[in-house]
Amino acid sequence: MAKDGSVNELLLFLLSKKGIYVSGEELSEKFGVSRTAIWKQINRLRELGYEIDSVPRVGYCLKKSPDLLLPEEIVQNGPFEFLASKIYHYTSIGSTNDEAKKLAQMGAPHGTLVIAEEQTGGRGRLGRKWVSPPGQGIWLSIILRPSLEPSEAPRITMACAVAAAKAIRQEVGVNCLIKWPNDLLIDGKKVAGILTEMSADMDKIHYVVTGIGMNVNNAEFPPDIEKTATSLKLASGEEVERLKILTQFLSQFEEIYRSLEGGKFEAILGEWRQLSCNLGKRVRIIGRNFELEGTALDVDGDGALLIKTDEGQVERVLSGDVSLRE
Ligand code: BTX
Repeated sequence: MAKDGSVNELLLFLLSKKGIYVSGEELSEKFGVSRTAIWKQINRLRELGYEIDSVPRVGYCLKKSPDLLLPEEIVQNGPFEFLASKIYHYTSIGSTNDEAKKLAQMGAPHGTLVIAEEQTGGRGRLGRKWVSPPGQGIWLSIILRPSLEPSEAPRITMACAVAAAKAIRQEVGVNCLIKWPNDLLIDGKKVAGILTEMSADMDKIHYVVTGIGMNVNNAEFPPDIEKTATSLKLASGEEVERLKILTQFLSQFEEIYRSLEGGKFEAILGEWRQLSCNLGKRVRIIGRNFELEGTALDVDGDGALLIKTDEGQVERVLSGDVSLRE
């Protein structure tokens, strides 16, 4: 809510006292501002959609939050270790990845989050469009400053995919699977996509921006993707609380990221394999300038998919689009 990525302390305090009346006097003493200043801030929160009751001589009581992924709501659902040190929240933005890259270049710390209620220029790989309508999904980018080699950056996409699949399974109870290299599927349809971008020298990563787009309460999609896309609501038949999924994802991601930095990539790879819908299956891969068909054997430490072709050769594929053949 604040422009510098920090949180609104008054809102944070009211959230911690949800359902309880707190006097204007107590608030003004706590925050060292006048009661009129508190009253003005309360009205600003009401404009955002917070239901705040006020009773003369008793005080203010936060009754209900709007369905917004505000920093204070996220922090309240923590604690987080390194994620959410700064959270930038936008009602509408072009692309959270673009904004995160700008912030990273200006020195934003490891773990900074950039969240938007709507993206007007959400991006997938190779300049493809990512449909991101207001209030229906999680459109999030995370700024990371990892101590990995540049060639190991795809591991972050893998860690993010594992964290998101686990969060979805845990919170919604649906069979969410990972499709190499960057998609999450439910019943064969895309529910989320990950876009990892990096700024690096030959041997050092300056920063990584991992963007994830997750369809949560979308009831419909544009005609070009309506057959291939789904949302958590469509898959489960129920409205899903975005904040719950988001904070579950963040805590899963923190844990997995700690393993990644702690040199335990093998454990992440193990989880990734279990959640993969590709391994052991016949696949066709379409890359920028090649096409390949065969059996998906495994993924290696650089995130490359290993394909056994019909000629019996094992090919290493670093990027491309996979379609399942059986
Ligand atoms: P991708 O290139 O693998 O997938 C993009 C393709 O997915 C599109 O061409 C379209 O066919 C399909 N698609 C578009 N929107 C949706 C959607 N909402 N649900 C299902 N399918 C869709 C995937 O790239 C990576 C997407 C990352 C999006 C996040 S959102 C936060 C961050 N900011 C940003 O601009 N991108 C990332």
